[in-house]
Amino acid sequence: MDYRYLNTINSPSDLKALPREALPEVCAELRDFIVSELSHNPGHLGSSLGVIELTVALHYVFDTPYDRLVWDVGHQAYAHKIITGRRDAFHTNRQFGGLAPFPTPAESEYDTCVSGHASNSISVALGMQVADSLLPESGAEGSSANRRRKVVAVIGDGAMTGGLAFEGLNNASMDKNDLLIVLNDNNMAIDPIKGGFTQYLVDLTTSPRYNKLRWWGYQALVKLHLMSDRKRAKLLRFNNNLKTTLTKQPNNIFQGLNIRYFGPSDGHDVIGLVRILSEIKNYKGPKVLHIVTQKGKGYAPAEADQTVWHAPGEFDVETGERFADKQSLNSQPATPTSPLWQEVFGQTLLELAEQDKRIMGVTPAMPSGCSMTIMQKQLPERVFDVGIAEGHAVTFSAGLAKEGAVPFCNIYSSFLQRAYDNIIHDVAIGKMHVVFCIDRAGIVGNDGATHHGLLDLAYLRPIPNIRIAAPMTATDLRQMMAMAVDMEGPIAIRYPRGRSKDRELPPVECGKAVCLRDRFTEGAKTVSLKEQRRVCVLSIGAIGNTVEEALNSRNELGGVGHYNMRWLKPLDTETVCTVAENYDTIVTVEDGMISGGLGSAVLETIDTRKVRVVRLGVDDRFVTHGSTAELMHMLGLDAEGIAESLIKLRVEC
Ligand SMILES: Cc1ncc(C[n+]2csc(CCOP(=O)(O)OP(=O)(O)O)c2C)c(N)n1
Repeated sequence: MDYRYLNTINSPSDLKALPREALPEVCAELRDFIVSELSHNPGHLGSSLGVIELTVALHYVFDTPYDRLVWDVGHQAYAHKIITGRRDAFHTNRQFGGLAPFPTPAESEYDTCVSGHASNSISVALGMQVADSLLPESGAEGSSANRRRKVVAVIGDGAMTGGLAFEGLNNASMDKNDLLIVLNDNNMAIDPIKGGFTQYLVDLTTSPRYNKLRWWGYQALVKLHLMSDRKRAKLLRFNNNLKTTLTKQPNNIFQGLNIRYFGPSDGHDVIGLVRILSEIKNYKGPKVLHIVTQKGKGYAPAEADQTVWHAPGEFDVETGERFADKQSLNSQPATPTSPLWQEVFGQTLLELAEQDKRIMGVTPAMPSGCSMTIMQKQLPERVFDVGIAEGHAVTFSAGLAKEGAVPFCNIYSSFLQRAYDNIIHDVAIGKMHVVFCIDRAGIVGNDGATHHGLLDLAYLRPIPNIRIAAPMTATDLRQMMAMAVDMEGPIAIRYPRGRSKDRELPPVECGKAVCLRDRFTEGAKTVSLKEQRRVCVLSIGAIGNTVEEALNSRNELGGVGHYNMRWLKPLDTETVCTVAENYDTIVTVEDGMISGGLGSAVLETIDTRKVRVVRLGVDDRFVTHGSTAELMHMLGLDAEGIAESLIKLRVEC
């Protein structure tokens, strides 16, 4: 594209060389570039459009990368990537081998930390600020004026609902530091935000008396030529006091914590932002700049439906038509009618809840992502979107369970990592009857290392009292959810992103595996596999479908056995031992870390002197981003890879 300014910006210093008056056009060009790139290479659109002016202003005012910018969550950092030398590579964003989906220091010196999970920015940024102030050398290296670094945390009002953000704020108020926190308030997470803190921000921003007075006062001073840069700083301070009085909020939460508060300011006025940031950047002590923005700003369809356009998939820029169905959601070829796992969960939850008043839905800010919206629409009083607060979601569920409710607490696998001790301390020790529905288990695709759900089997298995199940089919999931209602203690059911598969299987029984093949039919003659073949696969979860595909794809694999374990805990040890007696080699297959998962459980169960165990899964590494199909291929966990491994093993037998 022929952009007047954007094509000349290869680093923030190119941006800084432009006159302030050029900045609105830079923003317009960035907006156009992001919309057109994302229309054919999907990503997080709405959040990035909302912070374009802020991004330009920050890089214009601060001396990055010497000064530190911490993005929270990093899905809003597309303009940042483009300004910091990644414009030409931006067409590879989120693709296999291409730019990372979220900021990562491995990719650029402008990315100060990994930021795929919400609410960490204040803590990380504060750590950087404090280290810089205590380590004498750090001020010298790379500094243009031998000065201390400035550190800025940019946090959304959604991310601000996370407990970690408040822990950071509390610490920022105690330790000596000059941290700047920019609170990007768009009144949205992925879904609309509810809760007291959001209402608090709304009150801060919408006091009509205050806003009117502020506007009149400012205009009058400008007209009388009484407004200079120096006076503006004083006015900012006066504003705070005026606001405190007029909004009847004597305890502005930030000021109450000894953190200076500025705003609310228009987050789409780039020149205004440059002015304010220039003024406050040298102020001593921790400070918050509260800006108000609109998610999806500047692209009408994204402004109109902010949830859908958070990550819309491919779309037609002119018409705003989305082509969501074109996306490859799963490595497994799906029949056109097969529902998403999320839809199966959402629909089943509603059906169960309609029959049983004890059932409640709990989600930490992902109601549409996990499809709890299906129940939310029908039974809103029994669905709780608790904010980006996974730990709280778990402990809150424990409280619900204590009083006789049956909470279905749905959390994405990688985000549940945030709540590990809550699971152990608040749920498992007391045997609370919480049903964890763990979404996005396994490889999730383009969101990459921060979002793959590869650790859950390994991190849940050592926890006493918990049951862990993984459905291979949509029917399995429905049955597991239904039986979980009347079980005791915690139950975790994990399933992947994308389209489900279905086939007829025997009903689910707790702790029982199901045999998918251990006899081999050749023409009319049925031969016992145990006599002929010596390799048997034990799989858990939806990857069992890929194993079936692998076994069906090659004649050489006609005699391999396959059991769908269904439960990691309690493990069907009887089946495992029987298989161990009847085969030479057991191959475990799981879409999770090899260490600690199904393979490890099997190894702990059998005598490895008698049978060989080969574990297929993810070895000791973080997995990069790319389509699910590409990543599963890379890991040798697609049908082709599994088939190859099995063929090799059979030859070796
Ligand atoms: C710990 C964690 N939980 C959930 C998510 C999923 N998530 C990604 S963005 C987002 C909403 C963030 O809202 P906000 O901070 O207001 O930023 P906005 O997208 O509105 O700009 C959520 C819930 C996450 N990234 N990390």
